[in-house]
Amino acid sequence: MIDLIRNVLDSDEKSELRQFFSQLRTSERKYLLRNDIVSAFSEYCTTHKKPDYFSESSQLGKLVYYTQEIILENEDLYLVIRPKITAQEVFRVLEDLTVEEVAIQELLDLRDRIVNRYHPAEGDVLELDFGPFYDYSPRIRDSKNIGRGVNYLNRFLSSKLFQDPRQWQDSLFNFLSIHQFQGTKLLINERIKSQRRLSDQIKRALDFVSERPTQEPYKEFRFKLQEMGFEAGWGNTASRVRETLEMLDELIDSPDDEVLEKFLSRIPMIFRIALVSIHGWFGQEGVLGRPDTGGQVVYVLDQARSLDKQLQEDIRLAGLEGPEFKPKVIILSRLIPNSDGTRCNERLEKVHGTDNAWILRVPFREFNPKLTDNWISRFEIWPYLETYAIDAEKELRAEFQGVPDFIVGNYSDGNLVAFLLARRLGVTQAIVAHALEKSKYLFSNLYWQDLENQYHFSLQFTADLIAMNAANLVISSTYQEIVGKPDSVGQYESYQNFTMPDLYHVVNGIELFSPKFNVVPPGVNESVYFPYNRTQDRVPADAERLEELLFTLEDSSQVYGTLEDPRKRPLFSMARLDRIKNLTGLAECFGKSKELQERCNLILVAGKLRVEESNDNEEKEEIIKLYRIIDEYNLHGKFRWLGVRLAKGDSGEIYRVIADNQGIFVQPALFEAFGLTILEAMISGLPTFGTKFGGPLEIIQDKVNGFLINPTNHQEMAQKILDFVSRCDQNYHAWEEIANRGMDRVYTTYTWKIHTTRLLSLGRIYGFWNYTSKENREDMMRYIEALFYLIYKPRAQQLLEEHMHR
Ligand code: UDP
Ligand code: LCN
Repeated sequence: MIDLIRNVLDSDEKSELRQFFSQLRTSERKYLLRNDIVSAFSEYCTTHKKPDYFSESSQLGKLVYYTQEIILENEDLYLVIRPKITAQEVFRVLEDLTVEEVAIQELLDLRDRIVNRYHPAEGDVLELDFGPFYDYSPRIRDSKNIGRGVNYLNRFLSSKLFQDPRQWQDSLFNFLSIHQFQGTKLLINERIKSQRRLSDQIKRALDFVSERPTQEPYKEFRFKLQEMGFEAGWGNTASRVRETLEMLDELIDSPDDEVLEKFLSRIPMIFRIALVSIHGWFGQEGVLGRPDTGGQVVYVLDQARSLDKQLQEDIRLAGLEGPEFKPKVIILSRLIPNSDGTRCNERLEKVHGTDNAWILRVPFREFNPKLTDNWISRFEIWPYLETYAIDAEKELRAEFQGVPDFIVGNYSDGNLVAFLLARRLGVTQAIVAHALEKSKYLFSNLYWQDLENQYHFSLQFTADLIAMNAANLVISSTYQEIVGKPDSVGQYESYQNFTMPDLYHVVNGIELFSPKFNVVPPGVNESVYFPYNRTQDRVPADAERLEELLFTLEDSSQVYGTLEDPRKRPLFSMARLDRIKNLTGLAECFGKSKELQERCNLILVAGKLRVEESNDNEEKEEIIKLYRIIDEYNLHGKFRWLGVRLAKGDSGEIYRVIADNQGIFVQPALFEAFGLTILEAMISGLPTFGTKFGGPLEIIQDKVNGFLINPTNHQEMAQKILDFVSRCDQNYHAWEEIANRGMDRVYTTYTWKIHTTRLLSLGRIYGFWNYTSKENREDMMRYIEALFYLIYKPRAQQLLEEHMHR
């Protein structure tokens, strides 16, 4: 039994434990999640007049803090305890306080029983276990190093390989021999036929380049190097060629994992990248704020721009000159024939501000044109993905005139397609989750059957399991996306074990200690979002126009509400009207605080104003709710709702105009995987209040460069904003100070340059290990294929049949 329980049982708090558990037994709720447990315990502490310290520092308080779930069955209580990050232990506590340990399988059965989906007489349910496939692969030891996989992987595999110098040198030689681009040989040519010869020739080449002026361009001495057996790719100047060759020389004689990492990061292995992002409206104008269309589109477009630049820079530094070495980035998305005024019906669109980055849109096959000609919700997209991948492969081959060197998937659907493509093409594959729905929708797996009509989670969660296990590397925006926080489970962690009653039990869905996980946060587009006080880069006419739109314009087609006093400090937020974004929660918090209403106006940029304009169920519900809140709290005169879709430039300027007015940005999401608007607001110089649930917790350092809020506690949230507003009213510098620190935070930590440099380096290092490593992932890939063909595909087929009748 773990200490957390033993300590309570061995102390004089045993009777309190008994009392607390009896209180739970009498409650209606049979399944308590974290929030329910916290409120039940606080109710207990109030009823029993416990002193303040008790709820936190008593033994019982500690046990409660680490308890993720409590399930009641008859008189038994089951505790799911997470004593530390990544660990989980389950106990059954009987009425007499006897404690028994419970295996995962038993817990999953119990959960099935709770929803009346346990039928042992009919046989067992399929059990999925990825654990054995990770048994022979390296595992990070300490949970604090999770998310820094590449360093670990490199060290681990290097040390194995370095133990056998002969094998190591052969591997290196073979790896260097394969590089070519569109038929042009790179790095070494056929004059170097063996590893031994390579070693000798490096010494000769080093003698030769050391004699040359450091800045002499590579093209001036390329033929000499070629004669020695070296082709282009080592560097663009004599000094860079020398550095790279020195690294290789050192690697051959006294291998070292750090040098290997540096060396690989220079090797021209990646020229063509496919970024797969399928659902929603993928475009550069007029799409943000539409259903399913938010941060992911922004992320992928900015990433493509930055990759386009970085690849060119890397290729230049490698000394590969000439039009034949042009890198190419393709964003693979969905072509939507009925494109509603967007460019989503165009096959090919150049990404603005790039040399060679494109959006390539491939349509779904025309199964039922009533559906396939239109936008399809991300929850319904599953039946079209396999055939899409087949069609996309052809189109990618044509556009790249070859195959990509690196594929990055986005979100569950894009990650599944990335898996299918990478499998067919034999290419290194990375995935980015953006947001895993399993954590966003409570009990989404337990009640999947009830939710299936609307959400089809059986397909999505199966796709997630497939993609996250098949990927060579997982790019995560935050650490907590992988393993959560001490008191909450991470998004990937939630796939470790769960039940899909009547479909399958997952006993080990993902290895969190695998070095495939790497935290590489996104950046923000610095030409669109920049500090409000960089006046020289702003366009005064745009600022005036947006000022009017925000505060005074009367145009019922795009704005709801007029401000009695437009000079009051604006509280500003911008998001889609998804339930989880909780703009309605912010409105309600504002509604409940008279003082906040006296000091501030609330201004929201939130997609649409009218239910009739939406075909997204959640959006419709949120629109209705927002009107209700405005009336209920009589927010007229203090509230404005802009139902607009801003052009890119305007979306940057709008934050700055709010900052000109000494405003505040509030991001009240119930859960936010990362939160690009937080970066945008901070870099613009807006003091930012962000939800503490999810990524913002890692971006904002509370009270240092912004503020963290609990959006479910309206009173506390209003108070926190009011405290800051009061400080600013008394002293202008209080506002300015947080604004400045927010800008610094983004510039030092969240830039696309940092992101893509890292991403490309990861792509190369994992590519190398993919090629070199003796480790064989084929057994796992076969298991994954079985999942795809035996579970995913029939269900997708079933959904397709339903779609055919719509
Ligand atoms: N956005 C926008 N107009 C809107 C709503 C959102 O331009 O009406 C942009 C916003 O500036 C940000 C992105 O959409 O760049 C939203 O990203 P975030 O990561 O904050 O949330 P997501 O929508 O991905 O959940
Ligand atoms: C999806 C989300 O929900 C956001 O939290 C992220 O910022 C966005 O994707 C980009 O990764």
